[in-house]
Amino acid sequence: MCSDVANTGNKVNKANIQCCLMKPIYIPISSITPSVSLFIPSFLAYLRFNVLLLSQNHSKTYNIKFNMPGEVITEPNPQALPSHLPEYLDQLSVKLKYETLDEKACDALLKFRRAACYIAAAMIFLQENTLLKSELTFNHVKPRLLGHWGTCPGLILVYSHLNYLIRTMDLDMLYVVGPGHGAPAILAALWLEGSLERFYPQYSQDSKGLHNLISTFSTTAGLPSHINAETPGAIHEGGELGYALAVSFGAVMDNPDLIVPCIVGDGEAESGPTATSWHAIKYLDPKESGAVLPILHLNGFKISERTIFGCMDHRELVALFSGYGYQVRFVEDISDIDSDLHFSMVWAIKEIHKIQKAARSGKPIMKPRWPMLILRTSKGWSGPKQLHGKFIEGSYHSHQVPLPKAKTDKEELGLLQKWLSSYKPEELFTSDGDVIDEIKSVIPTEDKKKLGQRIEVYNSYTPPNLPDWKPFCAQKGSNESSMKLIGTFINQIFKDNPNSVRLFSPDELESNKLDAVLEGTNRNFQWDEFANARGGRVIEVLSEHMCQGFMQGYTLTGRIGIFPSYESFLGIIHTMMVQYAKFIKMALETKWHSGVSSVNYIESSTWTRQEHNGFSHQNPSFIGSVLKLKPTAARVYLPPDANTFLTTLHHCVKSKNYINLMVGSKQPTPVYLTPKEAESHCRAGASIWKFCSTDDGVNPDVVLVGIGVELMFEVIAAAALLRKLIPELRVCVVNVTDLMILENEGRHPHALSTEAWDALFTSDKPIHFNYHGYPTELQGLLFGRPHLERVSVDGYIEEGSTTTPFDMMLVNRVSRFHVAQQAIRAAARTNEKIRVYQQELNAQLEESIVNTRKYIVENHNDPEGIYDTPQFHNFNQPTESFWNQG
Ligand SMILES: Cc1ncc(C[n+]2csc(CCOP(=O)(O)OP(=O)(O)O)c2C)c(N)n1
Repeated sequence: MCSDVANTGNKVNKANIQCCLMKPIYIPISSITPSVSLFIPSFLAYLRFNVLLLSQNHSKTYNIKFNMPGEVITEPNPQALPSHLPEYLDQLSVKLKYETLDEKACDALLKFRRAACYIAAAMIFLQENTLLKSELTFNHVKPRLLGHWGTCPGLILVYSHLNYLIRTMDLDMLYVVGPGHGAPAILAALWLEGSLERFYPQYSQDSKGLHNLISTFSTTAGLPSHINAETPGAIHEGGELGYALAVSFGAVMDNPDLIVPCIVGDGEAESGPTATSWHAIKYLDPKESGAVLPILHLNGFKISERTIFGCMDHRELVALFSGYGYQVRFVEDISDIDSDLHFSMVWAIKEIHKIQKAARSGKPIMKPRWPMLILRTSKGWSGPKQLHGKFIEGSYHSHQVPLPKAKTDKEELGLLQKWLSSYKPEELFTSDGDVIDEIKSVIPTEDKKKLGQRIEVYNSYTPPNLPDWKPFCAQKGSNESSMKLIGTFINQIFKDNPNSVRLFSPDELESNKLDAVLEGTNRNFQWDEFANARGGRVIEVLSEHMCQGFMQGYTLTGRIGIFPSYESFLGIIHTMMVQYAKFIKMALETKWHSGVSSVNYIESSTWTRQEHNGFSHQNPSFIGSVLKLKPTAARVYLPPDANTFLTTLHHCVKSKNYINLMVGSKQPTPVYLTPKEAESHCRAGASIWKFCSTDDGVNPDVVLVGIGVELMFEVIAAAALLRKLIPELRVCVVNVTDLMILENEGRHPHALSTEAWDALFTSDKPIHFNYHGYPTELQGLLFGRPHLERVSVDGYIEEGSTTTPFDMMLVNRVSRFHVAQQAIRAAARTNEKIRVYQQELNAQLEESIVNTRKYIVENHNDPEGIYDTPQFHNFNQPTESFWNQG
């Protein structure tokens, strides 16, 4: 039976797997002639196809009710039906000469797996009798059975072999696990190698530590059900599937000696982020960076259905991944999986070294074919085979808890007893609960080489060498694009940090006017002959998911990433960003993670300035996504001009552990502040802009607040307009550059105290906010501040099209005319003189709105001069004299 499996390379069945987990049987592949071995898979597939048809024709036999469609599993590990692809595609998959791994190593690896599988399964079920010293009773079983078994045996198989490989080949590796729900597998392996004990003394390598691990897993007192930042060696929040591959590539960038084997679930592989990430090899220069070894874990099932990849035959798989640029090696000889996996991994490492050697000796290979493995295992391998007439192993029924009623059902408890004792734990642990030496013989000897103790993961942050930003500033009074200015600054950052800062952009660098970043570096696109083998700090790939994944992997291994994007499309990676923020939160709650650089988003091409684009490109919602994060992480800045943007970027790039979002303009806009003023303004987060306020902002009728470049411009323009229309109206103009200062006192580290709030906004005067984002978002921030009845908020209200910049202000009711109307309405409540003129002025402003709109519609352009900087006699003087003090 095993020989069929070994030689068809096409079939895994439960009987084989059971016999192989306990005792490997070696069948030399050379004993089968090539023509026979080619014939067998197609014959088997043909047979299977007919069996399936048969089963459908005789649905009663299998108790299948076709009026209620569901997933039909008539046998464990159902095979993919044969495709119509030509036979010659078989030649694309990598064939290796059959070699057998020495028996001693096989035995040790097998024992590692038995121990890890035992611990993983016990973690899901047991609260007492964790080493199975006596017959199980209901009392030994946890009250809430939480965890995922199905993926664990495959993850453990790979873990055991990576250990062995690191030990025998002296490699530097990180193991990134896509199916993060397989935490029991990884935690079990980490306990076996002593890495858990290193970071958590309560999980010591003895009976007590093991009992603690098993009994508290997936409870409030223990480690959680998914891989996260509390898992030593993890750089990937594994709960939300899809990101592992891109994160792995980010981790190896500028880490030339690092190899990251990344296991991707075949369900996970259906996700958009994974689908795009196979291309990541095209952004990896093997001279400056390490390598990722993707391992597609083909167990055929996701939660409750077969996977797409599980239904693709070898030819479909090999054609797909060869097209991506990989050399594909199937690992599926379940009768001798240790030899198959080991020698396949050795082959992959050699291929990686070949590619790297060529690049590093000045003879880079154009379009190198990086290796990848497709590993076929049985989902829930070595667990219960059947329950209540349903297949468990080799089907989706093993995905979570294979025996869900083990606490109350005698049959299930009996099966649990049988399952756990099948690993023979008494042979695997010493009398004091440590693991036997044979298992230790396949674990790396040096702690720093162990997968759970890699320094990159928990203590590798090096602060950047940042240039002074002030020399890059623009002249106060000039017009300058924030993006152009910071482009030159980032270019200098690259020069000063040649191996530790990268920029990831979804094909918008030029469009966002950040092209100055390319003055001293390249786009790192290896498939383009004019970019190949030149390294480069910039990755431009039209996949926000890849950009985000790269940035995460790069940042979590100690380096610094910058991610500029169109404002409207950052929402694509909203949940990735949230998962990342969760990861950072948990990392900082451990005692051993020393923190990492912040991730830095720059939004430009905002809704206020859509020159070529229209309604689809008008979406400031990512601001709200960041605002909702834990205050410890959330930082949102809307610098009002180029100089303030520069100092903000400088601040963000050197900060740690935040999600920084900076929103700014790519178009030239007025520079209001000198470098010194900009620094002071940004340090405060908000300030009164005296040059456009009445009497420097003293004793106002109304406080007008601008947040965002164009929205602030309209506030300043409104102040100028009001000064002409009705000089009696006393205006105090405030700019907020740090959105978090508005949060209620005590809710955010940047939140203003009530005293500071009153000093800025007064304690009783009306306040009108002209805000770049959605008004409700700002209202949410303000909620709880005293006397909100005096506050009004305008912002983006989902109005727009392909139209002029000023029309965008008009249709969203945030133009200078609208601001002036709000100011008059508010001031009229307390200032009698204003009340007297209110109706007249309001009508006049309304007319301006109508006439301007009419002009725009008729002329297809904004009125001449509408973006001229409003002139105030004290534009320079008063602010300078204050800021220059001290
Ligand atoms: C983005 C995302 N969508 C859905 C889920 C819910 N989910 C958890 S596990 C799982 C199936 C995963 O299947 P696969 O990747 O093949 O892993 P394995 O079979 O090895 O458990 C799904 C859909 C998720 N965690 N993340």
